[in-house]
Amino acid sequence: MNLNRNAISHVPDTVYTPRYDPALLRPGIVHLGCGNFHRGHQVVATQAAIDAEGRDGLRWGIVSATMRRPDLATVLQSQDNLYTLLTREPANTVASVMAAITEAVYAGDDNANLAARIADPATAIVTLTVTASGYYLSADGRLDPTFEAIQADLTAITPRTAPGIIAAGLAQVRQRGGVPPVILCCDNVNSNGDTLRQAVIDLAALKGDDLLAAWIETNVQFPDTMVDRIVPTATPDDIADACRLLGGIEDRAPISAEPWFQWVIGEFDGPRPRWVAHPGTKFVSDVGVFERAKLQMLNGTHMLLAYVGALANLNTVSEAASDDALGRIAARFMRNEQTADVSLDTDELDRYTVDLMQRFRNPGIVHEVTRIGRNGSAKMASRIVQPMRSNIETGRPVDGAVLLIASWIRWFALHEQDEFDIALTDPRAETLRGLCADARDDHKAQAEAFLAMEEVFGAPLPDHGKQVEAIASMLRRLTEESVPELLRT
Ligand code: CS2
Repeated sequence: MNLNRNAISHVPDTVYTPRYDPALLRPGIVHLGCGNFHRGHQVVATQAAIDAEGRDGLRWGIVSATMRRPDLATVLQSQDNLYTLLTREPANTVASVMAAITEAVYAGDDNANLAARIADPATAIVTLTVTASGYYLSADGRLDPTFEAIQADLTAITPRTAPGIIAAGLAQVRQRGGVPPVILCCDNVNSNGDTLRQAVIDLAALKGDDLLAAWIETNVQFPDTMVDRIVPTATPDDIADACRLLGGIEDRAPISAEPWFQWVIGEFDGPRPRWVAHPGTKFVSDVGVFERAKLQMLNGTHMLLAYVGALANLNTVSEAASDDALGRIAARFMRNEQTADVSLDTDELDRYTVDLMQRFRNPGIVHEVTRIGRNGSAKMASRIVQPMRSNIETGRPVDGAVLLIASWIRWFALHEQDEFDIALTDPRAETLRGLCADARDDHKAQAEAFLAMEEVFGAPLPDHGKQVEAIASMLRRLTEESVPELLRT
C-alpha cells in the first residue's frame, strides 16, 4: 500500500498522524520552495497549529511550490501531498505523517499560477524557503540585476524567481484592491524580511512599475524570521525506515530532521495559524539577535565544517564535527570568532556553542558536506565576512575565517584542475572557476582575485593586503600539505 489519505487509518499507533481530516483543509498559505527544509519546518508547525485549532485551523492548508523539482511535486501529488517526517534522535527515530500541504505544484509549470494564488483573498500568508541564492542578491543585500534569471523575469509573463513571483502576485493584489498577504521569508539571509522587501521593490522598479514599488513599500508586511532545524537531503535509508515504521506503507518522499526546532517570527498584523502550539516557535518584536547568533554560529560554522571537511575527506557534518582536530577548530571558530556582535551573555554563548556542536555530531543526521558547501558565494558576506570584519577591527583572531575562505577557494581550484569529485553548485561557479584558471598555481593571485569580488565579499577588508597574504599562505598549505595533518598542527 502507498501512502495517501486512505492509508492514514492503517498506520501503526506509534506514528503521529494529524487529528484533522486532510481532505477538509483549505489553502490559506502559499509557499515558495517546497524543499526538505520547508517540509521539516513550516509544515510541521502549521500542522501542529491546525491540530490545536480544530475546525478553525482548517483554513491553513499550504499550497507549496517546488522551485526546481517537478519530480518532487509529482510524487507528493501521487501521495495526496502526504509524507513522513523521521525525527532522528542520536539513537532513536520517531515517525510522523505530515498532512498540511493541500497542493504541491512546480513553480516552472505555467499552470501553477502562483501570482494568482498569492493574490487569492484566501491567502493570508506567503512563506519562502528558496535558499540565500534564490534571492539573487549581491554582498550589500540588494537585488543584483546582472543575474540572468532576474533579467528574464523583467519581461517574463510567468516569472520564475522568488522576487519576480512575489512582485507579480502583489501587482495583482494591488489591481484587485484588498489586503495583501503577509510575506514571511524563512531563509538564512541577513534581516531576511527587510531584504526580501527591498528585492521585490527593486524588481518592480526595474520593471518600470514605480507605482507598484511604492505601494509595496507602504502596504505590505515582510516580518523578519529566524528559522532553525537541520533537515538533510533524503537518503535511501529514509525510504526504508519510513516503510518499516509505517508498518509496510510505502512513502516515496520521506524526510529526516533533527529533534531541535526553532522559529522566531517578528510580530505582524493579521491572521496566522496558531504556530506557537509547536514548541520552539515564538513571536518577538526584534528578531535581530536570534538571527545574528544563528547565521554566524550555526550557518557560518557549517560552512567551515563543509569546506575544510571535504578537503580532509570527511563526508558528513557529523563526521567533520566528530573529528578531534576539526571539531576543536570548529568549536573555537564558533565561540571566539562567530560570536562577534552577537549580544547574548557569555553563559548563553557558551551553552549555544555546546548545543550546536552536539547537534552537529548527531550521527542520525546524514548531512553531506557537499550540500552545505553549495552556493558559498551567496552566503559568504553575511555569515563569514561580516563577523571577520568586526574581529579585525577589534583586534580579535580571524584564523578560522582565513582557513574557511582558503578552503572555499581550494574547492574551485581543485575543480578547475579536474581533481575534485564534488559537484560545484554556485550561482557564480563559472566566474570563480575562471579566477582559478587565470591564476593557476599562484595562490596569492587567486586569493587577491577572490577577495576583489565585491559582489561576494563586499568592500575591501581592514588591512586588506595582510588578510590576502594570510589566506594565500593557508591556500598554499592546503595545496602542499596533507589536510588532516595540517589540522592537527
Ligand atoms: C545550512 C542550513 O545549508 C546550509 O546553509 O547551514 O541549511 C542549516 O542546516 C539550517 O539553517 C539549520 O537551521
